[in-house]
Amino acid sequence: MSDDLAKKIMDVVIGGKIKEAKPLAEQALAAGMDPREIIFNYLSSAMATVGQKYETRQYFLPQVLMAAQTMYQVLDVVLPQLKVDTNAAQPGKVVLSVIEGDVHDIGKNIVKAMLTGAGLTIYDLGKDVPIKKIIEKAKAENAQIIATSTLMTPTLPGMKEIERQLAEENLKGKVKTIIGGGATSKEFADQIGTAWAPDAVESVKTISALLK
Ligand code: B12
Repeated sequence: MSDDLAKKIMDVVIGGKIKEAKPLAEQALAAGMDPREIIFNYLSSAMATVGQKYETRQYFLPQVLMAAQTMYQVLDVVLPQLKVDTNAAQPGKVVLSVIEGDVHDIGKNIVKAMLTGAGLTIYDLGKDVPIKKIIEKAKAENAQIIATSTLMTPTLPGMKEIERQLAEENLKGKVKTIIGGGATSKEFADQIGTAWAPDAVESVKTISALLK
């Protein structure tokens, strides 16, 4: 039963069957499926399949966009049910954005949901955000953390630029940084001197550690 629903959720997302998304998500929750499992197993692997189809030219941008919108419909139902360990995080302020030049914001929005659920104050600047705006917001709000996301290789240098601008303003270390998203890696993070987390669950743990 649960395997069947899992397969259905993946099929609906991969096929961009947007009208079926919400009723199916509600059915999955009613059947006792764990929201975490839906997001991190089924939605993630559905989007990975969509990515493969895009890479092999079976899909083009309209299909990818439909799949993404379908995934958002599932998230609308599932995210409010996500139970986060509120003891995990310290109180803190986080400026969260997708780097300039990149519009992929699904992952960032999942991270936002997890961090908000963990009791942190999130200033979400959205997607395609200029570096200067990110630094200015962190200064204006006295935020302890700048968290940025990118899924594209060409926009990775923006993350390095954040480190450079923080150093220039003598803020490196005072404002801590964390990066994530498909184009990032632990190696890249080490190289530019920032923290990294592979997914939204780990982002809560890593940010809590940075706040200590
Ligand atoms: C959906 C999608 C789109 C949608 C985006 C919709 C949206 N609102 O986000 C649309 C159709 C708009 C799109 C457009 C494009 N896309 Co696109 N897209 C994807 C796709 C299929 C899925 C991405 C996704 O949402 N994954 C699901 C989420 C949940 O995963 P995630 O973002 O990785 O997030 C998780 C973790 O990484 C982490 N995380 C994320 N952010 C953060 C931040 C922090 C601080 C932390 C700690 C953790 C963290 O937590 C999240 C949850 O656990 C990927 C392929 C793939 N398999 O990734 C390609 C992909 C990202 N796209 C790609 C490309 C090239 C493009 C376009 C340039 C195409 C074009 N020619 O126009 C444009 C981009 C335009 C632009 N300037 O940005 C490439 C990027 C290649 C590269 N390495 O540079 C990919 C990898 C496809 C490919 N293989 O070629 N795309």
